[in-house]
Amino acid sequence: MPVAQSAQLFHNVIAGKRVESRSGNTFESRNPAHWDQVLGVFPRSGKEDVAAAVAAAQVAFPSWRSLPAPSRGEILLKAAMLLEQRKEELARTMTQEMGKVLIEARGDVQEAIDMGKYIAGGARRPTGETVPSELRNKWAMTTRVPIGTVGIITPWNFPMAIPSWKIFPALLAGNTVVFKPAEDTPLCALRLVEIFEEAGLPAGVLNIVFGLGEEAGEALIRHPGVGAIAFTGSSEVGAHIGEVCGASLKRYSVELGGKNPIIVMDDADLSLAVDGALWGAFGTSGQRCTASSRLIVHDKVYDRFLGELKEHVLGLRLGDGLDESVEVGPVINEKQLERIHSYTGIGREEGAKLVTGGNIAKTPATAGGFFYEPTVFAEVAPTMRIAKEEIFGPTVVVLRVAGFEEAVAAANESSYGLSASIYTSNVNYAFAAMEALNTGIVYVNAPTIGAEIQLPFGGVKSTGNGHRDAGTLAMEQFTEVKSIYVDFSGRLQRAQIDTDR
Ligand code: UN1
Repeated sequence: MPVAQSAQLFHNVIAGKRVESRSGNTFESRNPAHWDQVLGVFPRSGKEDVAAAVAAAQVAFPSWRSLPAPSRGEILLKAAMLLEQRKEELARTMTQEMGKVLIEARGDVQEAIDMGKYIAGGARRPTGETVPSELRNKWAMTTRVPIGTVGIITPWNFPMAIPSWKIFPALLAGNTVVFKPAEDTPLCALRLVEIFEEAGLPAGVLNIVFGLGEEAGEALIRHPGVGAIAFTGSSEVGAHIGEVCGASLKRYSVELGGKNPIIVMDDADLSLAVDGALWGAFGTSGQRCTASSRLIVHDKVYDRFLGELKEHVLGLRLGDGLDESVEVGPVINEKQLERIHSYTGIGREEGAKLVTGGNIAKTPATAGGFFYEPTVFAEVAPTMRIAKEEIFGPTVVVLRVAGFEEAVAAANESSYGLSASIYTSNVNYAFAAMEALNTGIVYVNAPTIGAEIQLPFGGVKSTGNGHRDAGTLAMEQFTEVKSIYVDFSGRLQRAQIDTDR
């Protein structure tokens, strides 16, 4: 597509300077609700640009790490406060660039604010433990040290929250960062970086390179000067990152897909469960790794639940998320729209019953954008592809089960393990589910989305590699533990050997 005349040209930020890509190549950011609207033109960076950013980050590292953590925290707190001041403006940019409806965009910025304050507030918290030594006149303790330069690669679906989960703790720990945001949401990422600059972050501590995953992202994960990679995105890319980092023994943390179930028991508050399913499945047009994409419903309430769900889905308003009466915005781009639609074909072929939706939306409110009708498949078997594969769009599948055991078994029958939920009024079922659901996050009487930053976020099985973002574990992926022994006895003391204590 031709570049619109008015589109602003943006740059990478390397060592505090605005720089073009070495190749001079660019790409555009467009509004998924109005594809003819170009939000900006960004450098399409390659290996050399990434190398320049890593070099800048390495130069900035010694003085940043030697700054006391409380001083680093002051800058991060200022960044959080600036995010708070600009919340509305940032949310509007996000809705235009990513498509999520305004209340959700505000929530995304709020999550970044929360994370910033939480991490900044931790600047004076313990970084280790002191334990007894087995010998006299000897201390044993740990501290956490930064890794060095870390590469942060983030998705488009939470353009400010997810980068914040990673950037704030990486910086508090004393690391310097090369940030490669998703190619669909570069403007939101740049706005975030500008806020850190304004908050007083020294040049080179946070560098941003725009570009495609297979070019800039690939160069970043392969760069020997990068000590760790933190990534959120697809399982396919996560596995690739694991292979590349594994081969060079680089640390990496990956937060990947989900196929998150809501179990609806026969004793559930049904309208609460329907509300939860609607919000969990169609919020952010289903484009959350936490989206409630499987509804596992007890046979006794199945028909009533499905009837109520369908009625509500038909009432959902699609359109531009800047219109505050709109409930479901566009999906991110044409490729995703086609992928989502292809799953409707797969579901039909597999013999699932299409209850509602199943089409690319074609109304005046959706013209010129990438909108998909909220789609419900019923009578879905756990073995079907639509029950197993992450669609990442407004498509939900409904499974019928005979009781609690079968529901939990169906819920756990997934290669993913991010988030799961149960709606029930029976405390025994609630606690049994909390124990039995094999996911990193469990909800009771709430949908599978909506994690708060003060608890760790992440999943089991192919959702990740055991790391967690946020919460009390936020610093772990960005630090190394150092164990320190101090012997002030003035003589040789031999651990495990000198027993004359
Ligand atoms: C994601 O979809 O990748 O729990 C993150 C939630 C949000 C974060 C989602 N707080 O739904």
